[in-house]
Amino acid sequence: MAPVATTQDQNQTTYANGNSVSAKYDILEDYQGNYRFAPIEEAQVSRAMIKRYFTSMYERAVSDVVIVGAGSAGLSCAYTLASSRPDLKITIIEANVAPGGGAWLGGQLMTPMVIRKPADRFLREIGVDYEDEGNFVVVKHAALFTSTLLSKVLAFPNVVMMNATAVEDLIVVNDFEGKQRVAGVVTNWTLVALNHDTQSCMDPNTITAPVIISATGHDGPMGAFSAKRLVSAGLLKELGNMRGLDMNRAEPAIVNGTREVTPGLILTGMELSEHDGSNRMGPTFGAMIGSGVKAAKEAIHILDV
Ligand code: AHZ
Repeated sequence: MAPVATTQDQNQTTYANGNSVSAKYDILEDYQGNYRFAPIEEAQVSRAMIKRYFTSMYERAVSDVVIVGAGSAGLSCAYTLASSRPDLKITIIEANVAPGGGAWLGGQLMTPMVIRKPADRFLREIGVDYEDEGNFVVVKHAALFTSTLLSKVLAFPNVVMMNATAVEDLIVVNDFEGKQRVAGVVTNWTLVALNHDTQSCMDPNTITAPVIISATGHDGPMGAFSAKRLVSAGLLKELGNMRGLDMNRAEPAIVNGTREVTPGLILTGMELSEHDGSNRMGPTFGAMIGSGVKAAKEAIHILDV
């Protein structure tokens, strides 16, 4: 219950449990210099979270674009999409508690992040400083890139991110011509998705959207999720499987190959290498930015047609 001031004394705040606090304690510090919090009830905290979270879930059950995975590719895509189209309801589903994927570090647990030109343009756009090495630039800490990008993405009013939530299937429907198209995602809280083998059926939830952008990274416990599901759902004959490291071939292949691989589904970032059988680039992140930007433009094109 919200705090209610008594009618007898406007300097006194009285709560449902009968406790009351004098208004003089509602200041930041008392006369002895001790920090004083404004009083709160436990139920207020619960309701403040529940109301907003479930209102978001209710509203985003139908989205314009769902981005699966908030690594460097997914976040670059979200930024480009949200900044160019404030009218779109963009919903990001991230399986991990911490969004950012592999972009908290540069490579082999080292902090500097290498980005090949011309992707340095994106750094200037989001306001991340770097050292220029000629053909490439270096951000002093990968976390500076990821935290800046993440904070900008989350500040857009049209973006909702649900982390600790996994996409565990795709919605696949027949369109009016009888062709199969991806029309949404099937979600579950990640802790539930990881426990399907230990519990009886724990059914999921759905989000429908005309465009799904999958950015789940290369193969791993959850990575390359949509590419793998396309195969098991009969929409793709087989995976190309990511090839060995070749920076010079890998980066252009990922950016230029970013596309709608099946109606309604765009692949971006390293997930595409598993679909197409292209090389990995190792610890250079320009292609993740370029691919994310291209995926955003593809999505806008699909929505506008
Ligand atoms: O948690 C995953 C990560 O944050 C998330 N994800 C994976 N499966 C998911 C699912 N539902 C929801 N089923 C899921 N979220 O997707 C994110 C992928 O981020 P990433 O950093 O792994 O991929 P990326 O393509 O954005 O960046 C790849 C970076 C790499 S890997 C690489 C190499 O190995 O050579 N080189 C680079 C630059």
